[in-house]
Amino acid sequence: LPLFERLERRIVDGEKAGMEADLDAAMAEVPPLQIINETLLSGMKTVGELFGSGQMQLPFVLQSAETMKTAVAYLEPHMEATDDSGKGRIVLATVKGDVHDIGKNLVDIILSNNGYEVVNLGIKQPISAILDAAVDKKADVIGMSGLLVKSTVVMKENLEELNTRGVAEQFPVLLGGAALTRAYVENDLTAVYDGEVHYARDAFEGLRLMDEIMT
Ligand code: B1M
Repeated sequence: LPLFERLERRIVDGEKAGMEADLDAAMAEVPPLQIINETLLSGMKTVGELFGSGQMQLPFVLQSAETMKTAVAYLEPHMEATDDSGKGRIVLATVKGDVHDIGKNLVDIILSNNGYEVVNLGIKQPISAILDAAVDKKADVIGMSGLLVKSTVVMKENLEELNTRGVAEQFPVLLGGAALTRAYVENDLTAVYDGEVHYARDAFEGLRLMDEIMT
């Protein structure tokens, strides 16, 4: 297979052996972010489709996810980054009950490389932990990620909890993850939350929205 198709195939097959050489060769042609966006994510999309249609079993999805993570970790040091981290601070977490973190960690990378300080709490985070960290670290924004349909409900409950705790006006919220839709966030969730709530389709929209929130 040609280089970029081979790389994409590696994600689908969960085939790490020899991947670094392919990533080096790819970086000689295009920037690392483009490799992630156009090649690796396309492989993850296929994985999702195969799993969703019952053609791929969970342990193989996990292998693909690990291959994706290894590839992103290998590319990250080669990405362009600004020096300062003074544009603002975001607490970022995958919500309670949800283990998906590849997208959240991409958001972390993109924001960290573009002047934001990211406090990444990891996966399965209850709102109490997210809020404690946001207060403790004096965050400007709370970011929540979730890929399961049930996570969209958890996010709604989380916003209600922030209202109850009286911190909605203090914390604009940025939401993302494959199960969310713009309509759900901008209609349903905006109606629920007493503060600002924003939907990011991908990590780059997340960055744009952070820039908007912080100005
Ligand atoms: Co899971 N899984 N999974 N899974 N998995 C999905 C989400 C699913 C859609 C697959 C499918 O059925 N087609 C499905 C959910 C269905 C539903 O809810 N209706 C599903 C399921 C069912 C499950 C389990 C329940 C399976 C089981 O156990 N029977 C289980 C759930 C466990 C749990 O969470 N409690 C499970 C487990 C797993 C693995 C552990 C094997 C693995 C995750 C490994 C990991 O993350 N460390 C996994 C994977 C890899 C997937 C798919 C195939 C790929 C997800 C991914 O990494 N995509 C996924 C299929 C899919 O998404 N279509 C699937 C790439 C990633 C970059 O995209 O995270 O969407 P994404 O991030 C994007 C944007 O959404 C956005 O930016 C990123 C791109 O720039 N974004 C943000 C994300 N967060 C953001 C936050 C922001 C801003 C933007 O601001 C705060």
